[in-house]
Amino acid sequence: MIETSTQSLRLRQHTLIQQLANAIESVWAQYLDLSPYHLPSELGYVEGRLEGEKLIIENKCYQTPQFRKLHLELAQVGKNLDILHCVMFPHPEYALPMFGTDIVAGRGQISAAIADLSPLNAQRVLPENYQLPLHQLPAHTFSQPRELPAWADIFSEFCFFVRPTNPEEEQLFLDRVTAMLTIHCQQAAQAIPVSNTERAEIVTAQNYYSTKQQQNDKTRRVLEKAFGTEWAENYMTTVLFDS
Ligand code: BLA
Repeated sequence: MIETSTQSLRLRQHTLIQQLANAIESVWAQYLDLSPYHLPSELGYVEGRLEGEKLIIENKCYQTPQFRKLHLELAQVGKNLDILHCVMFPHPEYALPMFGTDIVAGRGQISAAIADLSPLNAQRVLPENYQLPLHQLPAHTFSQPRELPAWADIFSEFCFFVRPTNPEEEQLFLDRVTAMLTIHCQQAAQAIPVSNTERAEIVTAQNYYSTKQQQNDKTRRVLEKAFGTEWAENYMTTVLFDS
């Protein structure tokens, strides 16, 4: 099930990235009916090196009856920067939020760890069946919360963006993201299709989400440095955050 190349990159990454990647795959397998999703073949495994260090990207993609694309990406820049990126794009026939998480670790230290279930409607509120279980998650405190950038108006009140500073905080992050993902997959498995009007609203909200994420210059810069401007633009708009 797990290709050798992915496994080997994973084993060279920060332990929190390995643990979250494993947790995501196991929750997906437990609750969802996964089928393959075919990325353009040249984008499954990519290596780039323009100026400076080598960037390796490994992608895993699936689809399910409720999700048009489940994307888990592991990336490594040189020896020192490890990245996990995961987004679940629902089919617009279902009123489901967008699950997204990102971990950036440099030289053994995590600088950014974020996760959210982002609403896909004009009011930007999560459905009731999400609000209840999310409010019941244990309260969390991280010693170094981080401030969201200006483009990040897509995230919900449940978004958390932190710099975990010790193994306890890393475990807290892992447990909380796994709990959010489990709630999401459980709700998604029971979802029923919406009306055409609502579907149109969901398409608009999903496009808005992707447009905002494409404004993350920190992600763009890493990709541009290794692959060039045009490649980065194409990758950000077709693989990372397509509409
Ligand atoms: C931040 N993302 C970052 C940073 C880097 C990347 C280098 C800066 C780390 C820091 O500020 O400490 C790089 N992230 C990548 C790359 C990929 C990636 C190269 O995923 C893919 C190849 N980003 C997401 C998702 C979310 C997200 C799904 O991909 C949220 C759900 C958020 N990443 C996010 C945010 C920041 C970030 C909010 C901080 C941006 C800022 O402070 O300006």
